[in-house]
Amino acid sequence: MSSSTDPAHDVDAVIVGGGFAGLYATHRLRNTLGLTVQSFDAGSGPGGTWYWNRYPGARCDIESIYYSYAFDEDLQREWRWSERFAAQPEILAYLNHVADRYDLRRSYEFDTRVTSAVWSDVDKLWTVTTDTGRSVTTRFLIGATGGLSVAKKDDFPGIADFRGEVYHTSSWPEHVDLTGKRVAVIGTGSTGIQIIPEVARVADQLIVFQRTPNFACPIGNRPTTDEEWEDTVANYRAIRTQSRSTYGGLPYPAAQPSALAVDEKTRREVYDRYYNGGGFRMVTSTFNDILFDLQANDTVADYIREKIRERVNDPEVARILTPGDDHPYGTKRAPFETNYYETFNRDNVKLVDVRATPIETITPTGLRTSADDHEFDVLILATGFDALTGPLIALNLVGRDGVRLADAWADGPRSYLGLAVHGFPNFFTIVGPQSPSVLTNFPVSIQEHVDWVSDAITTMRERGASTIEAAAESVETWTNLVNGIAACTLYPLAKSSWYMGANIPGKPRTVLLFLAGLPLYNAICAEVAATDYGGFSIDGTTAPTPGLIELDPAMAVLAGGLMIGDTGPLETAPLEVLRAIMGGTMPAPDRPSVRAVDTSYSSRGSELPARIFVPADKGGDSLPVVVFLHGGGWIAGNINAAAGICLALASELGAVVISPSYRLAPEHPFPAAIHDAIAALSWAAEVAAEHGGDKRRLAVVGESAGGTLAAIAAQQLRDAGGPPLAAGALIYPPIDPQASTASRLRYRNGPILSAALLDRMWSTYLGDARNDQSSLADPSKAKSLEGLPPTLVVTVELDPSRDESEDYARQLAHAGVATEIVRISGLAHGTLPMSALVPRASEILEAVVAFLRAHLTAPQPAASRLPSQSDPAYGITTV
Ligand code: N01
Repeated sequence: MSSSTDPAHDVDAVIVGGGFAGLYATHRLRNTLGLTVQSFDAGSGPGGTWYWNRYPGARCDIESIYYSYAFDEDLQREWRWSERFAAQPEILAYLNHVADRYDLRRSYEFDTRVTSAVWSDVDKLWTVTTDTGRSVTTRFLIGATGGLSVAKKDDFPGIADFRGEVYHTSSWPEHVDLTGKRVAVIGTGSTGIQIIPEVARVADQLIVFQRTPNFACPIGNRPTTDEEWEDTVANYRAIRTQSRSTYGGLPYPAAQPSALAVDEKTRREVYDRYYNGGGFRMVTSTFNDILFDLQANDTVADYIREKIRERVNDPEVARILTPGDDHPYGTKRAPFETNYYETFNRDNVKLVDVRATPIETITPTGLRTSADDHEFDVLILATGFDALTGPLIALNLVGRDGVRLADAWADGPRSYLGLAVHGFPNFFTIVGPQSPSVLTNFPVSIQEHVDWVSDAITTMRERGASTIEAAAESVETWTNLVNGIAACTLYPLAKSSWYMGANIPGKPRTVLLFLAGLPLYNAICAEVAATDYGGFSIDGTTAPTPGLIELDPAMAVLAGGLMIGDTGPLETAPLEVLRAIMGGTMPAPDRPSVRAVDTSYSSRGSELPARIFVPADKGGDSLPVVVFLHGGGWIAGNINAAAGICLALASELGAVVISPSYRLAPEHPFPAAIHDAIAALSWAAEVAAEHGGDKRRLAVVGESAGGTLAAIAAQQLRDAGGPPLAAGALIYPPIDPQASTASRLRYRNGPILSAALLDRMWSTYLGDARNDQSSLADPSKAKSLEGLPPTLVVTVELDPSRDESEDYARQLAHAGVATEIVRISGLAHGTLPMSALVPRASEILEAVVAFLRAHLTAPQPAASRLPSQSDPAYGITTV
């Protein structure tokens, strides 16, 4: 890469924007990396959003101690925030302080708008042009343009003829005096909700034109006390760490699992706790399913509706202000307010429902709706923004082969990670569309993005590379993942949310955000960097996209959810935490046709609990019998967590399903679990008839560690002469403690099961490393695999243990065992118990049921069905 003295280009990086993102990018690239940087902003000084949005009442609705930079300990200690939620002037002062403290102004040209940027594939440079006539060539172009910097067009007919003053909140001039004036506000989003109470206080008369009512909750602002401030400073490090482990980068308490799993009183207590001053906790800290389940969402929506009716005196005004089913709570940006609803109790405030009586035209003296004429002196437009894509498209980028960004995104944004765009080399977007972006605490996600970009640039410098570009396939995969995740949520139900681009006429309606949370998103970005920028093409060479990006969308939502919270990584979590997570009861569909009987069996002198699932309506004594061994890495899991799977298996297959517990390590070290599994199978054969089962149709099924036990137990029964097994199904069984397969490497960071967690489980179970070689630990070490029952091995694509499972299946096949492998794409290890949350996980059970149905139909001795070596049933079926 060239230095600043290289005549080939003017600067190493051009940064567009002077808000939180642009300032930090300028600092990081110039002061830390030592690049030459030219930054631009259309404002006359730093601040970005906080420079332009100076309207009365403008305030951040995230606590200032969180909504601030974390990259410099000294900075965060020396800036004392005066209020819990800082107002615009204080945030603007803070950003000016940052600009001065890091000497950033000298890299900026203010009052300068970038009007175009054109890529040259010959020089591998961008040429950036401004409205001041300047032209700058640069290696890298950073779009730090902010998500909400292009206002929605004023498309009201007649507006040019209005004789009064017109202001858009997003470009509010200084020194506007509304005292004693007749004012109108159009728009009741976050901005309208902030400005309306302020205007009502000083104006002679205020008319609010509302199209869609909103669910607003009190912000609870107040001055920060010295005590709070000292406490914050002392704990800043912990606050910042916690922030990164939450959905949106805010250190708020974790939500309870489901609003529908608790009674009305408990639900109210939770909503009461957060309604007054809880801010976004109302969305993220109440119940996990409010953004996924409409019935759950209704509980919070009804609660807020009730509060609105309590706060507004006139029932008709309250009715107009109360949202209907236009959008589930939280699927449009949740607004927070101070005295918003009480404002409509004032004599000088009038509410006009322009959904019922639409605006027809602006007149010279006011506004005409389909019902009335309204007169006023000042018109305030709080009508929102062409969010996220608008500011980037406004840069008029022309990429490789003359392609314009506006055309590339004609059907909606198509990026890789919300960071880069195919066809636009060396161009990075900070908190761009298709990243978690506006659903996060911006300073946190901005820092993550800028740091990632700066690391990518460093890598390129070290290699002497000149271009980095998102590959077309990665953009396709990412876009599918982002859209698929959105489809798992309630967000698409909002009729006019800017999150979906639906507020701008003609804008493609598509989700603009990655909705599975910051921890998963950051893990993906880290994985991309760690896999040699997988999915990017550096100087024309493309590294493969990392597996995490190939997640099934529902799986991504689940994996993202599991990463949220303060339990820390599972690899190091205390054993009781692991057991609580893996032993938790999963939601399971009702199976009224199956009866569950709790019982016990004995193994080596211990009496161990077991549960038997009997299909009630099948009767007789000839049902197949399936012993199901649960997963949990031999150190966790239990029969309660397996109940949903067993119920489904019993019901779908029409089989008696026996679910034995087995002893867990480290309290009961290896080989206790395998002894129990063998004892459970022998006991199952003995008791089968009591429950209508036929022991000649006995199969073993195991999930994960239970699959390993099932494989070994089948070998042991074969060697002991019975009871004979008619079939076996091994669901993603880890096989070899020492495996060094490609999948171990590729999915070493999971999702869900990482290679380190797998190692921890093996070593806790086996204790002495020499046990690794035992065939009671690793079924592939058996002297012979001949004579085993027909076996299905189900694997999932994104699993470090995938390849060893499939290798074992191939070994079985070579030994003449009728073997089938089914690999399911997009899923991760451990998905089966979570079928209620990940619909495609049901494919695992479907494969097991189909296989067992085929092999458990006719009662006959297992030995007579041994396949020949040429049996064609060996290949991998990928679903
Ligand atoms: O914009 P909006 P905003 N006729 O799009 C109405 C951030 N922010 O500026 O819903 C009549 O949310 C429109 O009606 P409808 C925050 O992220 C942050 O308020 O389309 N009405 C809606 O009521 C926020 O989400 C803070 O039916 C028309 C309103 O105008 C984002 O900025 C503070 C109309 C627009 O609401 C944008 O909020 C403020 C028409 N032709 C803002 N066109 C913080 O606290 C539009 N509307 C950090």
